[in-house]
Amino acid sequence: MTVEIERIVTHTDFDGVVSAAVCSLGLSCEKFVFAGPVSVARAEIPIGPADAVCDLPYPLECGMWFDHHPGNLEAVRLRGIDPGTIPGRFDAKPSCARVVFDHFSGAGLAMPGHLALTVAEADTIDSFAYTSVEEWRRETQGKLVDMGLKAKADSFGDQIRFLGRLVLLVRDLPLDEIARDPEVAGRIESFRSDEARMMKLIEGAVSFLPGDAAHELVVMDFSHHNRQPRIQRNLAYLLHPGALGALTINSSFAGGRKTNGLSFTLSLSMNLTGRDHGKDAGEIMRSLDLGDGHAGAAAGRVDCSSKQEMLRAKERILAEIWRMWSEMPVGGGG
Ligand SMILES: [Mn+2]
Repeated sequence: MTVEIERIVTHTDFDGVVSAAVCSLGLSCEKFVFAGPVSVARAEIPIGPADAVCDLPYPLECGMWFDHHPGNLEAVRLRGIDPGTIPGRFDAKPSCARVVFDHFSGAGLAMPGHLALTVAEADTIDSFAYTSVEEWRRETQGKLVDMGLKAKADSFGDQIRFLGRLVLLVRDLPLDEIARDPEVAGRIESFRSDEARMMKLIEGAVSFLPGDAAHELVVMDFSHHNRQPRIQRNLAYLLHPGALGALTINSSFAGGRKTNGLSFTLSLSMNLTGRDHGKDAGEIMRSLDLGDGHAGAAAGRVDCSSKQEMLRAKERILAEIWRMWSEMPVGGGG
């Protein structure tokens, strides 16, 4: 028995949009719902047997499920569900768009030529498969459209409307034509000016720790800001393309109010991608009892009762992070 799919529920990112576009062809469906992984995992949006779900955790129930995140597959098994019984497809590919594309082309659906190129772009963008800053910044048509997608929207509703329009554009047109669409082009420009604003903030916040003569770890301290600045921390690598990692420091905020606490994020740069190295951001956060994360990116925080205590804690934690970081081998290879 097959239930007719009436809606496509998909992730709000580039991979989610491309997945929905391919699904739209495969399932002859033009109704889209956009969601983040957390709201699906918490069952905050109603999803039922007439929904196909892409690039998101498996919900309580759905008609079809397409995904590529190994963690989501593990969660299905932990719930005692045999993934083989779920209609759709799971495959640990670089993008969910690739999984959906393989599924429908394997079932004999003829895909328009432009979609194969778009899916290849989704592979690169979604897996962040860059091994240098130069590669990351190289502007492909897919990255331009992704910039348009990530531009700050006027409102949540406007962003959802734009995503729905973008799915149909991606389904019907090659990426270079989409990038020239007036609305998309306008959003790309707005993304660029937002990046320029972030670069100014980053320039004013960057320093290196004592002992870091080779400038391995870019430190960005935003803790003097009275409001949490919106930052894309990878932009620091434009200033220091040879760096191996980035550490950001922010004040903690509670109910919109700045506290004496500090929050930290530590991530490895694309210069370490695919290299055999010993740098582990999660290990540093756990060892210092600040927080948790995986090797590539981790976060932590510390509470302080006064500004004086906060300044002392910051100095101590930065010294400890540098000690641990410098003891972890950079390794050969690459
Ligand atoms: Mn994805």
